[in-house]
Amino acid sequence: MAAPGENLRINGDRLWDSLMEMAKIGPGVAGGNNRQTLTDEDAEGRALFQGWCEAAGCEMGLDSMGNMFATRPGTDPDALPVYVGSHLDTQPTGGKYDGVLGVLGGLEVVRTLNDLDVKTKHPIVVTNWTNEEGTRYAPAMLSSGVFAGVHEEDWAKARVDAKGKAFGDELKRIGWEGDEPVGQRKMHAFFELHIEQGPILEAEGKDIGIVTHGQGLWWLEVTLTGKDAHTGSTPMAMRVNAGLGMARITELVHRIAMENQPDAVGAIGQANVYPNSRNVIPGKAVFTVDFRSPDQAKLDGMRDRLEAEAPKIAEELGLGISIEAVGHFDPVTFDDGCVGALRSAAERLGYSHRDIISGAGHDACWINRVAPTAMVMCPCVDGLSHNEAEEISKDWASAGADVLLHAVVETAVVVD
Ligand code: HGY
Ligand code: MN
Ligand code: MN
Repeated sequence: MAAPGENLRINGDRLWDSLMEMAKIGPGVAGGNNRQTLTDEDAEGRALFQGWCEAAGCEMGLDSMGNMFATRPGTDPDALPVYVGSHLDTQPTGGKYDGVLGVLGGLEVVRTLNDLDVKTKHPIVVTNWTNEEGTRYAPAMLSSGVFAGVHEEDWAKARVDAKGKAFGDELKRIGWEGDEPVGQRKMHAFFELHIEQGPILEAEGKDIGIVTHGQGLWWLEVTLTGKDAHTGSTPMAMRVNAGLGMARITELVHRIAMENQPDAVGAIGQANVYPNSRNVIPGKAVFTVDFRSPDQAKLDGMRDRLEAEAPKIAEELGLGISIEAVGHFDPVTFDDGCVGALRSAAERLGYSHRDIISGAGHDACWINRVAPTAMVMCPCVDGLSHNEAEEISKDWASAGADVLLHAVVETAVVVD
């Protein structure tokens, strides 16, 4: 005998087709995507998403940070909506599913409820948060951060990319700056479906991750100042080599993370040396350290270690150094009620599942500050993400969206 609602499932083929259709916008060079925030490709993806939402009977709202809100009406206009969603922007060498699965999984929930003519007391809102990735404009989760009151809108709009283009100008240029003030929307709950971006679920043969916590993050931008000089004629003892300083600090970052095992990670993902000429000793290096841990003391301890030891490396090499925090969020504990709704959905649907801590940051980490929030994850092949070879199966995508559907329906309350 099927449990009540056990047969309530999304249309996996339709979800997969939507993912593949969106993946055609901003293609990468190796099968993934390069649909960076506030580019023409981002605008094209937004338009496709808006068309689909309107075809599903949703009304689209747009706030002044470009956050998109597609509303499926509920029967009680005074009931706070249940929000679902994630982000459509990608890394420069991103995959087809990071963020996109959560946005289109939310749309699939609406499409399925339409198919079945299921009415809910609370409206349901499918969301696309602007600039989750933080690759073109640091920090990550910028617009959900403004929505949650973590960042000031003016500060966010003044962020510039590597070419000096300001966020606010680019948002206007692509035509996706809304009139709606940011952060005034109140939520009954927020659910985000996301790929794990790590190896645990696949390795353990689990279909579903119930995300109870998210690890915290520090992004520390280090600038080393030395002296440009000829790589051939400058004696070794006379060199003030910013590139060498970056190499030693890279090793320090790795050592700090390794000394804080388990549950700590550290790396440098973005690095630039200047003038970046084959026969010039770098007189300047600018790079961002990414430290993460679910343990607050470890997270802050790693930052303290770097800020204490990196200047010693710089001094040994005669380098100037500055360290600026350009991204941060503390470890996150998600809402027990929302986590429970996801867990009971996975059980009802018969999906293997385990509780998991999110290794990556997500918009849910900020929205958790202003509404009851939780996340559900599906596996990804080899745990690979932020790589064009990122891959999931249709079954994994469907399982994640089924769990999202059940948690949303339970939270939004079906009306007969
Ligand atoms: O950096 C992160 O964890 C996310 O992918 N923006
Ligand atoms: Mn993501
Ligand atoms: Mn990402």
